[in-house]
Amino acid sequence: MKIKEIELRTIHLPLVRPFRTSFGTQTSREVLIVKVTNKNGTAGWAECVAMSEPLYSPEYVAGCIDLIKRFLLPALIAKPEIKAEDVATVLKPFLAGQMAKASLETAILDAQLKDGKVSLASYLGATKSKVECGVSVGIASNLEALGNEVKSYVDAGYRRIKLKIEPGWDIEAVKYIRNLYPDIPLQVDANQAYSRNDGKHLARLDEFNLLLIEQPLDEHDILGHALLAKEVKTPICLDESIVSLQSAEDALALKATTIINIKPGRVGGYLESVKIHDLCVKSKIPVWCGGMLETGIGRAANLALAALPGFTLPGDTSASARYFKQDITTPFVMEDGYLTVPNKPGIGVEPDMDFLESITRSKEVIR
Ligand code: OSB
Ligand code: MG
Repeated sequence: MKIKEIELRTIHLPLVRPFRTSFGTQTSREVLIVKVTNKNGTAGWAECVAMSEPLYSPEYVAGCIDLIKRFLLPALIAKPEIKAEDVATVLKPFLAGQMAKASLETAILDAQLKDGKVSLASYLGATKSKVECGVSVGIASNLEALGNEVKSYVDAGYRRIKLKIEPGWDIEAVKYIRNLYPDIPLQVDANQAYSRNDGKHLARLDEFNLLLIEQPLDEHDILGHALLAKEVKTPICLDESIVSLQSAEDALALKATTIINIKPGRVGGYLESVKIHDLCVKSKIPVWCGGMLETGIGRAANLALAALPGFTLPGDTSASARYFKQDITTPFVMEDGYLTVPNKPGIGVEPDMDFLESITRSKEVIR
């Protein structure tokens, strides 16, 4: 297709409750929304999952906007025609910006699939029409508050609970929830908060029958995760460390991870995500779809991915109401612990333009 114009818009959405992780507390979500219009007049939408600050990953919203305007967009526009399948190759010379790149590829893919009348789910190879939902639960101020929050999610039907942990909020929190819910699928996410010396401590989690420990160590410490995997019985699952197919291959070969969290933004897009999925299926490694507090735009596309057959564990694909009072699309509502995979052409959802305008903080159109 030929690109006619690109709109870069930042929006600001309050969260229904603060979300605390080992890297900080968020009370709202600033999101970069990308709209690509092609010469047919078809609009493709995507959300860039970078956060306001570079605390989870090196990317951040203002940096992504600069990268897109300064380097990524000029490289794409220099091509007389562009297919979504070629975006990653065209952008490969630029060494920064998996999340920024993913947002451009996805918006272009949305427009391309709409023109071809194909849903993202069927394009990616989805085999399910609904996906099981898990929920990520932030660090709470005390155990009782944690228990109340978890109860609200269990009562709502969530099929897997993930507790955020950090030194000082780990064994006791897990023990407390495991006592309340002896059988619920439970896992933890440390967001890199531990060090190589913490093996013995983390092994104390083994008695609680957790599905996995997500990203205990620094994102660059692949060897550390491999060493840790020998000290703890609970499976290690990498999140931040997996930034491409290559890094997934390496981490698996080094036995640093036995389960993988795939986040399309973190690995450069949905096409790279499918390659990682295929590798994991071939290697008999379970995968699940992570989340980045997405609005309905990003959530729709994540559901398409999570509908692939290798996604055998519930992901952080929660309902819109988990994070937002009002979503920018028709809300994703959970039924019996499942969300329905969109099946309209492209990502299958459109933003509510009035609401989108009302929460817009900046907007630039590049022709
Ligand atoms: O590590 O998975 C993570 C949110 C923001 C950044 C990183 C992470 C998370 C979550 C929540 O755990 C995922 C979600 O519910 O969207
Ligand atoms: Mg994580």
